[in-house]
Amino acid sequence: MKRKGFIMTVYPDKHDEYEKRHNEIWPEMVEELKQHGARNYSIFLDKQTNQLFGYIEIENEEKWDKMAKTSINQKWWEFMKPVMKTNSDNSPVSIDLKEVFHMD
Ligand code: RM4
Repeated sequence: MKRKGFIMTVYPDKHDEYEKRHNEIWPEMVEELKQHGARNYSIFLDKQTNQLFGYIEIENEEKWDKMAKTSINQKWWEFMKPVMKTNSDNSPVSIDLKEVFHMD
């Protein structure tokens, strides 16, 4: 298992919509995430800076890398595009964080 931390950005006027869409996340998307080894996934919002802090545990990078290309993930990214900062391929702009502390 590998822990990943990353930062994404939500548009200032879309905080509620971002949360709503995740409260209503498509069951097929959750299923696909699990199929690709994802567990214990949280996203926290810093309302002051519009930054989203994501934490996820994955089985391994190879399996996880394939998630992005699935059709459900592609559809989800297209759906989320109006509410968050994205790249030209609709993926969220995301900064990988370095783990500097962990305690079990
Ligand atoms: C986020 C973003 C991420 C996705 C989560 C479920 O808003 O689209 O890429 O993993 O939703």
